[in-house]
Amino acid sequence: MSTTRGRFITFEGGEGAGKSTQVRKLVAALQARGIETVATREPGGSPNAEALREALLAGLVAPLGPAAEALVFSAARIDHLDKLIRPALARGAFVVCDRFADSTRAYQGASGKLADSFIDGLEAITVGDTQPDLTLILDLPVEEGLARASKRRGGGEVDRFEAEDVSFHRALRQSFLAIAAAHPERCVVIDATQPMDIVAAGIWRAVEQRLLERTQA
Ligand code: T5A
Repeated sequence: MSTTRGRFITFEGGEGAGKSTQVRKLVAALQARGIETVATREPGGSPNAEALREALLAGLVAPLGPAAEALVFSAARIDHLDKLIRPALARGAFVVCDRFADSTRAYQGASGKLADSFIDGLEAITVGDTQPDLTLILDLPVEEGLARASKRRGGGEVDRFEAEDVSFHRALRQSFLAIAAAHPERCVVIDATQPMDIVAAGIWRAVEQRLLERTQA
């Protein structure tokens, strides 16, 4: 067992921003450097949390309102943290997670109009001190993200959140940018309109500067 805690990296942003694509690229780049790296996602990442993901994305919790949705996302997060994230960090691995607690703050908090105090309390209970070391916020205009998500989906049905109207997604984008402005020590905003490899290069620069160089120092 390593005595050094690993590093926790999260990706955030609106629909179709390219998070899953960039998680794969970053994990490959870290592994190529010989760093044990675990790729995961939210909602999900552990068997119990994946079961809750199905219910959430099918819209089964939506009729109960944003507060109940935030609680179910948090329940999934508790299991994910306990079963996968904390054990991986404890053995010194890097964890790269596609969405985390900032998504609850943006989707249920800001867009769902929940009070900051509610989200703060929930985050304190669920996340505690397992805060990300680095959060990469992929930013792009709402219309472009929704078009990408729709193209990737092919003819498939929209999920619970993709189905929300454009004003919801605009509020979401502003909320992620506000999170980045409030936490510059942890967050880096990446222009996600650029070609995939340019986006990946910007992400790698942030990881090198903020995590690898400091880890080696
Ligand atoms: N949610 C989640 C909450 O409401 N509260 C919470 O607390 C949490 C954790 C999860 C949903 O749950 C909500 C948010 C979400 O609505 P999901 O299926 O995981 O659902 O949805 P997303 O995370 O939004 O994932 P998407 O798959 O929609 O988007 P990604 O992962 O950002 O994008 P990606 O990589 O799949 O790319 C989309 C398409 O664009 C292309 C890709 O090839 C792909 O076809 N692409 C690019 N095209 C051009 N240029 C680039 N730079 C590109 N990068 C990718």
